[in-house]
Amino acid sequence: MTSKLSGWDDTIAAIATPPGIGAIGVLRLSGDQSFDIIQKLFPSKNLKEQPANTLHVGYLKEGNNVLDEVVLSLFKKPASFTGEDVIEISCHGSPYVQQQVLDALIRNGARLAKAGEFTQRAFLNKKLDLTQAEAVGDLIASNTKASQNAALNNMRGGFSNVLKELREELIKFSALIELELDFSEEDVEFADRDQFSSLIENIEQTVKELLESFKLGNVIKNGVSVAIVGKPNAGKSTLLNTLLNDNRAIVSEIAGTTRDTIEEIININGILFRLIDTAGIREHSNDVIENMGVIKSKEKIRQANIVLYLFDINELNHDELSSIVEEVKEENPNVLTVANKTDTLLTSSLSSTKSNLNEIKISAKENLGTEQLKEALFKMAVGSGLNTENIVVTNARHYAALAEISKSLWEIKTGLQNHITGDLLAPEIRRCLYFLGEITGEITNEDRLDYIFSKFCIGK
Ligand SMILES: Nc1nc2c(ncn2[C@@H]2O[C@H](COP(=O)(O)OP(=O)(O)OP(=O)(O)O)[C@@H](O)[C@H]2O)c(=O)[nH]1
Ligand SMILES: [Mg+2]
Repeated sequence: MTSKLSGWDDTIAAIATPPGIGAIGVLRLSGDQSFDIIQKLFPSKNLKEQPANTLHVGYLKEGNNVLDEVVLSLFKKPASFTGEDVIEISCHGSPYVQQQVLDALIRNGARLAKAGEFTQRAFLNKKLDLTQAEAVGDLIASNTKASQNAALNNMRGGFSNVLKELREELIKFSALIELELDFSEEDVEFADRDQFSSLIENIEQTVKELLESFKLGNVIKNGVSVAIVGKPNAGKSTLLNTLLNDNRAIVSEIAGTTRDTIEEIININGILFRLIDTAGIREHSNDVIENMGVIKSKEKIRQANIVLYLFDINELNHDELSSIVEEVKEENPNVLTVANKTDTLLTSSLSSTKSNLNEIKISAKENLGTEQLKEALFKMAVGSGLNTENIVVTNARHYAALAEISKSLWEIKTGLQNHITGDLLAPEIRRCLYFLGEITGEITNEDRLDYIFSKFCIGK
């Protein structure tokens, strides 16, 4: 395959393992010159004569200068990650040694790879489509079981297969409609309008589900922020510590203990929740620093995905509570109300403290009710269950393109209902096909590709 992409013909090299000292460090070399370049540095064997997918131990030398004892893994095109000749060099994990090896590769004809360039070449050689290539990046960045699963599913092509199927069916109809345009004088209809309508409805349904899955995708990829807010002394910092199982925040009986916000991450059923402990909100304090903390708390209420409003059950005054919760909801509708310090109440009075806010009752200090609280947080963020076997859209670029597809589908559908002619349908169908193809990379341009891959790390 030839490509207009600059530097496509050259051989690229990079350190593939993260910076710092490790047991081993891996460098990658990919391109037509890979074997020639490595041969200059590895005199003990004729590497071109070796079979693909084999390992070779020996010294890397530049002239008389011994660089390291290494293991080479040989991959021959097209059966490699990039689709080119690839050599992976496992050397000792000193950053200095790795840099020496990299410099030697470059002196002998390789070029330093740009960020994501190995994966970009894999895409250009059709080893992966664009969503799969992006999933490689997501997998590297994954930090929970859920984000790992979602990335693996996309890498295996689940999402792109669905889109490709839709696109192919649409192309069939598009071809018939374009054909009608050639016969426009004769007023013929090759494309059955009823069949076309039901196809559009099917596609619309799938696209709708994919768009809806993005809410979950976002949660999986970026986690959920939870601002813990409430009056001073409600027990917010105690709750943070209990959920973390750590004495992270200072707790005291003095109202106004927490001044600055404290953020920590917990994992609930595979989703990361970023808990934000805030300064207790009271209307009037003479303490300037405390007031600054309060302003920050209000800001956190607006920014958070979920607001956990915590109150002391002993201070339960239904009217006041309802009005505070209403106020918080004006800033952020996702509020979970939680009553704390249930350990201080007798069981009999606990069951009688009913409000219409469906609050969860806990004791942060005694760690009671916190499992229910975690479940409620999870449910609020994810819904009833987390099924990462389904296709989940986690990528904002895909979401934006799906939204455009959805618009076009709506135009086509209403067009069909109004019996508009093929020449008016055709441009909208083309637009829809364009965005479908853009997601998987069947339609793309060089700048956009460079942008997508530049977000990868070097060596990937
Ligand atoms: N009995 C009982 N006391 C609690 C509970 N949770 C917190 N407390 C006590 O309530 C007091 C205040 O707790 P903090 O966690 O500092 O309260 P806060 O909401 O962070 O307060 P500020 O940072 O001042 O806004 C401390 O003395 C805690 O030990 C609880 O579940 N039961
Ligand atoms: Mg506090």
